Amino acid sequence: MERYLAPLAYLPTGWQQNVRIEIDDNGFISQITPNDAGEQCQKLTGAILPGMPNLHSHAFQRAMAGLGEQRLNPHDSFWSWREQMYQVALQISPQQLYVIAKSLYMEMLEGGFTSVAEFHYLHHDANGKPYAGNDEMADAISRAAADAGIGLTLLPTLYSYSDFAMAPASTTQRRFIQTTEQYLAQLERLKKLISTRANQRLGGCFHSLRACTPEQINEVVATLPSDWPLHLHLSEQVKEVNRCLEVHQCTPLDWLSRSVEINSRWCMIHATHITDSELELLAKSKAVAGLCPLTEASLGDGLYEVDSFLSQGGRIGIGSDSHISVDVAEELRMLEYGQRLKHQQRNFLASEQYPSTAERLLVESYQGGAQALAQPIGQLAKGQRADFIELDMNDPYLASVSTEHLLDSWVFAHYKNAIQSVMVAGKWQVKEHHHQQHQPMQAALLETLKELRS
Ligand code: NGQ
Ligand code: ZN
Repeated sequence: MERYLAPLAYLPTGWQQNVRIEIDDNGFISQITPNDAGEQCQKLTGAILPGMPNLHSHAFQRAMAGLGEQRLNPHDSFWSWREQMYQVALQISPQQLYVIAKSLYMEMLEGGFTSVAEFHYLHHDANGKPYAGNDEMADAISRAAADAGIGLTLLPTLYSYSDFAMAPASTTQRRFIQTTEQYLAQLERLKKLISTRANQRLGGCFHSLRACTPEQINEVVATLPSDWPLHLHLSEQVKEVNRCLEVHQCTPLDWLSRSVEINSRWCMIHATHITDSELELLAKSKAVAGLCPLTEASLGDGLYEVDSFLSQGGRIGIGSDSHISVDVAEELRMLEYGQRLKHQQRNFLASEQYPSTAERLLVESYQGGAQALAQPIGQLAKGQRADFIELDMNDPYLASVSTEHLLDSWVFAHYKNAIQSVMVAGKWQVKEHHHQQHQPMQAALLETLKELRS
């Protein structure tokens, strides 16, 4: 058992002083007590808050960050970016994926994310042939998360078609493609693998309504345990919504909800272009809307009606998706700034309960993220996994403000080095702003990036 005393900690009741945190041998919080004298405790120096769940990741895309920013034609779009992304997807080996994912997950920890939902559809080898029964790519992801020390909800993803109306997959999609039966068999194999890894679990996942039908989704959901989360890319691009309207005479969520129950197990990624009635349905269902503010900005997706969604009781969380950048504060800042630019207002997503914009966004994304990952995370409370970040209170910008401005100062004003250390399941992974393996990992990362970029 480990005991710590934090001068300041953000609990479900808000900031508290002199908080004693007791952590059991499994890495869970067994006791948490404010205003404690701290006897027999290791003394922390910073302000402690929960680590953020990252609800949407395609780890391999980190390898192309910064390389999709040159104009290829006057109409560069999500779809032309996707062609570039497919080239990386076609090339990357299990060993390269391990290195890219491990160093990405280390960056996530440094940026304040302590667990990640990996939306994984890169199943087969470069020729589109399954790895002889042993899921080398999924195994690379799982090992990368274990070795980086981040919590993982692995989401093996069903991908069967290239578009609505069961359009056949293109050859550039050959590493993704499975039938429902192949997918279910893969889940069975992965259950064995993941059960051996601490702080990891599985969820069900469907790439999009372009890539699988509601009938397939129904069949899979019927066979999964009822506590598994379910993820799907919903309505990211106007073009896909229009195609759905053309083929099915209704919008994606309407189409899905005719045959599948939408409930709190669901996390709808990029619900960007849903209608008002779909938004109402989603809010009522208690599903999470998975927002990826920096990627959605980077890809030119559009802005979600997040204020109206929240005011109807909707749940949100954040993901770094394509990993154009890997930082909790940057994601939340982008989320708020998108709304400010759109509505020409300030502190747009703050609320009566939370006048601090950063606090509102953090609290919502902790809750939604924990729900979407289906893990005991997102709060500093008894029974939760001991996943937390420590803000550097030696930093003048943080040390000089009262606690009511602390979260806003981190998220909006302080860009570098605010996070001093990070713990996952009771183990320190980041100290003095860097992951413990930062140095030794740099050489492997450089070599892998050179291979992939040559
Ligand atoms: C993906 N990424 O699967 O990686 C997608 C792009 C698609 C984002 N949606 C591909 N950001 O949706 O077909
Ligand atoms: Zn995605």
